[in-house]
Amino acid sequence: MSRKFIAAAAQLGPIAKAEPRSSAVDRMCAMMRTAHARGAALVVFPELALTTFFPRWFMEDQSEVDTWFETEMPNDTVRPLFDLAAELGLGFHLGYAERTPEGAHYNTAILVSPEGAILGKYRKIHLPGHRDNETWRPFQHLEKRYFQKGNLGFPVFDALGGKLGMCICNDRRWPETWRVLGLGGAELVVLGYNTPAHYPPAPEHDHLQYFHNELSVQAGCYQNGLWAVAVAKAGLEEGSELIGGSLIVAPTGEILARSAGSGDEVITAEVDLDRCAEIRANVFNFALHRAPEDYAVITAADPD
Ligand code: CDT
Repeated sequence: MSRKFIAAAAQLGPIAKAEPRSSAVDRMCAMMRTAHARGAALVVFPELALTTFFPRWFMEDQSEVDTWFETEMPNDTVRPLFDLAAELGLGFHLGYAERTPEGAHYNTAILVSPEGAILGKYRKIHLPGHRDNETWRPFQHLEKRYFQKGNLGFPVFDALGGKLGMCICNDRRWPETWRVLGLGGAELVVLGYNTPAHYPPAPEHDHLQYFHNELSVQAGCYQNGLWAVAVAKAGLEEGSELIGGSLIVAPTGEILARSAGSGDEVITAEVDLDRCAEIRANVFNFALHRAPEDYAVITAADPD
C-alpha cells in the first residue's frame, strides 16, 4: 500500500497584538482551502498560531497572562478550523497556549484527524528565554515564565498510514528531540516556530538564524531517517522581526519546499513515508549501528 501523500506547511505572517483569534482562524481556514486545492492530506500551522507571540511582553498580572491561553480545544473560536478540516477531509497540526483545568500552562501542539478528532498532543519541553523582566532587551522572551515544561515526553502517533511525532520551535535545535522521536518510530515530525531574527544575548549570530533553522531540521531528518514539516510564524510582528523559511525536508536531509516570503504562505511537497527506509535500513540502521552503552552521559542529569 502506498504511503504517499501531499503535506502542506501553512506559514502565518505576523499577528498583531490586537488581532482577535477569529481573524487568525479565518487566515488559517483560507490557507487550509489552498492546501486542499493542491491535494494536501495534512496541513501544519505554526507554534502559538492563534495570537501574537505574547512572551515578548512582561506581564505581572496572572489574569492578564491567562487571556492568551485556551482552556478548551476546540473552543467556539477555533471550531471553524476543525469543521473545515472535517469538511475537506484534511488532518492538521496546530500550536496554541494551553491552560489546563488544574491551572497548568503549556506551550502545546495537537494533531487533528481528517474527521476532526484530536489524535495526539505534545507540550513543549525545551522552553527558551528567561523568567524575569530583562529591561535591557528590545523585547522579552518569557517562555520560562509563562509556561511549564511539557509533561508528555515526545509521543508518536499513528496517522496517515504511518507514525507522526511533534516538537515545537526551540525543540528542533536539540538532537535529543529528534533521536527520541526517531527511536519512537516517527516517520514524520511536524513543528511550528516563532523565531526572532534578533537574538539579544548573542546578536553576532543574527545573520545565521535562517541557516540554523535549516541546519537543525535537515540534521534531525537525516540523522533519524524521517520527514519534517517545519512552519514559521513570520514577519514584522509588533516591532519584532520573526524569520520565515518554512521547510519540508526529506529523510535524506534534502529540502523539498521552502517558503519565499514572510507572510501567509502555503508550500507543499509529496511525502513518501516509505523513503525513511533509505536511511533507516542503511547508514542510520539503529538496531545495527547504535552504541547506547556509550551514550549514558546523554541522559545523566549532571554529566560531571
Ligand atoms: N519560540 C521559540 O522557541 N523561539 C526560540 C527563540 C530563540 S531563544 C530566545 C527558537 O529556538 O527559535
